[in-house]
Amino acid sequence: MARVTVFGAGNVGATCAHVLAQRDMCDVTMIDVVEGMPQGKALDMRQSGPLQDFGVEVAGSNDYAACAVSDVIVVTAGLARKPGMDRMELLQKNVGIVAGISKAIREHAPKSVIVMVTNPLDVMAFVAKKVTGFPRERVVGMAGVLDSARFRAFIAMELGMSVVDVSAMVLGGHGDSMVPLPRYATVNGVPITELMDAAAIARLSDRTRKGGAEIVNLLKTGSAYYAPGTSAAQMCEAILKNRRHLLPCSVELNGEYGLRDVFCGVPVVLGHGGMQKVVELKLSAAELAELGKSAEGVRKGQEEVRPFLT
Ligand code: NAI
Ligand code: 2OP
Repeated sequence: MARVTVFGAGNVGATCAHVLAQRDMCDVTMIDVVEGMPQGKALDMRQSGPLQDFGVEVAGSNDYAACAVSDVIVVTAGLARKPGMDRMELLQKNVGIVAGISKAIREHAPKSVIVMVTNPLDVMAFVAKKVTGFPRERVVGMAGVLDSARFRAFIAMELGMSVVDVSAMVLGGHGDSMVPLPRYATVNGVPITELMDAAAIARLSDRTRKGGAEIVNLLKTGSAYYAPGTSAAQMCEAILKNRRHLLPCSVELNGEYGLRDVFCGVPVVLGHGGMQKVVELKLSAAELAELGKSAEGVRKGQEEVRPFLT
């Protein structure tokens, strides 16, 4: 049985672990610094197995070494956004946590694929890649799957149509400069440009860019977790089952889209081994400029954390 380890058994980590368990496709280990908490949540999830028809093993630990023998490692450990707090403000706090976890992954699970979730997500993926020394294929960041799901939900809500039929893609870094691509959004193959006017599309794109903050402002004590946890689980499933889904993920670019040595959300084929291929869409000059601007924000964050990594 494959195994996924989730670092951080808080809101996002526990949701991800529970979704994975419910899909009955891998054993799951949650690791957290809070004594007893990952163990308690693991026991609770196992007790939902008889009711939800799953029998995989779910375990909790406070020992980083428990990530050994994992195929995929999801990193959600760290601080979450509070109202009025920018993702970049989390940077200083979360870099030490993610670097420590990355060292443990390098030591105990050197063949795993890392799915980075901790914010600021693109910069933390850079930290994990630098510290582990893993090839770029094995360090992928989760944000585009979530941002695209938000865009899909908003489109379905606006049109009063099934969200299952809506397909959409959001690229760029996970921040206010992310790049929704409405011309690639469809409802059962019908472009949304045929179904709503430009003003509505602009409104939904803007709501998507601010989708995380909208929930932070409502919750007041933390940030979103149902859709983020499920998005990370979706990526684990694509990797474990070699589903080769075309998904927007944050990966280190190597000249694609005219960008190099920077993590940025782009469409990739996700399957065994992690990122199998970066797919280069023919973006318009304006879309390319937006993507470049978004990536430059991430590059700035990468330069800020670089001194902490030597
Ligand atoms: P949370 O506060 O509920 O959970 C974080 C957990 O990390 C806590 O249980 C805490 O004890 C644990 N932790 C802290 N330091 C640790 C360490 N050194 N080792 C192991 N565990 C440690 O926060 P939540 O809501 O689960 O968010 C987690 C992270 O995910 C945040 O940075 C948040 O901003 C980010 N996030 C990213 C999203 C994305 O799209 N990439 C979406 C939603 C959240
Ligand atoms: C989100 O987008 C806060 O990054 C987190 O919900």
